[in-house]
Amino acid sequence: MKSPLPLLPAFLLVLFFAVPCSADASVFPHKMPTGRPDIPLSSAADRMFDYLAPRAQDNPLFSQFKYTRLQGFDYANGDGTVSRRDPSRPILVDGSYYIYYTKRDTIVPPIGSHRAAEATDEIPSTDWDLCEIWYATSTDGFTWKEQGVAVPRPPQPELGWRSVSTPDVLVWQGKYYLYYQAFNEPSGTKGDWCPVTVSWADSPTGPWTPIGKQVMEFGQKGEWDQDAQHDPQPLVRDGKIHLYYKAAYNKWPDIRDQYAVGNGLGIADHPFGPFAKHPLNPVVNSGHETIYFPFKEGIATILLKDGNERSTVQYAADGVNFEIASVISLGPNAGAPYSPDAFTDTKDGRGISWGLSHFVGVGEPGKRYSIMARFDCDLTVDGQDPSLKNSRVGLPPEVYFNQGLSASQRALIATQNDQELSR
Ligand code: AAL
Repeated sequence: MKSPLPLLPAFLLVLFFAVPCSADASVFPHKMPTGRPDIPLSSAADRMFDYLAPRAQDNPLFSQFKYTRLQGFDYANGDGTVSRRDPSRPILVDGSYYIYYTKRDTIVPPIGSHRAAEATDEIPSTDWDLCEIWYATSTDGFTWKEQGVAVPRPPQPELGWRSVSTPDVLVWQGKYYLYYQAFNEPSGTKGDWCPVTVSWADSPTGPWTPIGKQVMEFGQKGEWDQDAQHDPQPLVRDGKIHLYYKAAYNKWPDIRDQYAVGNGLGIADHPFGPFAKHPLNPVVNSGHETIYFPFKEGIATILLKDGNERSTVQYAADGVNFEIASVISLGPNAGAPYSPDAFTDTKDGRGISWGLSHFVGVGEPGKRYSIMARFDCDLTVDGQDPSLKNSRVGLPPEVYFNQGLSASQRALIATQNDQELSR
């Protein structure tokens, strides 16, 4: 019989590869933990486990956003006289989606908020001056049929005689309510100053009856929302109407460019208000237009454009104390998500997968206007489209080079470079 001894080194070799040295349990593991590991963690590693999932790809509140041009809207060959913007969330009634939006159809393009004093009954200051609220319907969310005006400008001096804009819709106890900004002066006269009011109807096609008054008081002078309340967006929660809104603040008569933006929450028992402002307002510290939807037991929001926390999705189980849930790219400006459970008082919100948004500043200088678009995403509880969970967005170089330096920036850089070379 052969001695087994020559086999021993081979046996040890197999053992060496089959049983790797066990990992140090105090070192962060190679396999992503499902929960926070009980080891010392850096702040960033610790924060990973504050999210709904540590990987963005698994996070139900992370998504890419895809955009599609809408069919069915005419923009006067882009001459700047027709603009559509700030859509409402689509609602589905009897097999059709309905949207409401700001429409401007003026003899000339806007002259700009800085020239508000020159605005006339026919010449708009801003893109949302001299506007009406129009509506359109669709059966697929891509091709829309413009149906006509929903809320016209009332006669002077009624609230909103100068412009009505930026609507959103509520369905409550079988009736329909449109909340919107009501201007009694050209936007830009003192600022973008306006209150929120509401019109109601028995049907999504109207006719709409304005209540003719402000639904939520401005803040006292010196309070953040003292002059304007914008972008009202209603949801139903805890048997009441929750109205999220935006105010830009820190804008003083002498310092107009130091503004900050927050969103507040007002709560009412009846759609006509009065909406009582939440004592913790503002409830978010960033963002611009309001984009809110029920998610699980709470409320999620997409914050874009302004503030340290722009380009994030945030979540609050109580609808008030929002925390960052994900960081996103190319979010939908003025996004208005299709959110079938927005008015069902759910504590099991399913999230959103599409909606409308807008692009401003379209067209030639001096002829700028806005267009509405469709966005698609996967911010659903169930995860409908894994392809939208890729965290990388590949943009062509042109997109970056379009963010080119201005002539004055080039001049400043040249001066700084001269100084650097002569040191
Ligand atoms: C929008 C909104 C409000 C502002 C203006 C028109 O995107 O924030 O509606 O007043 O811009």
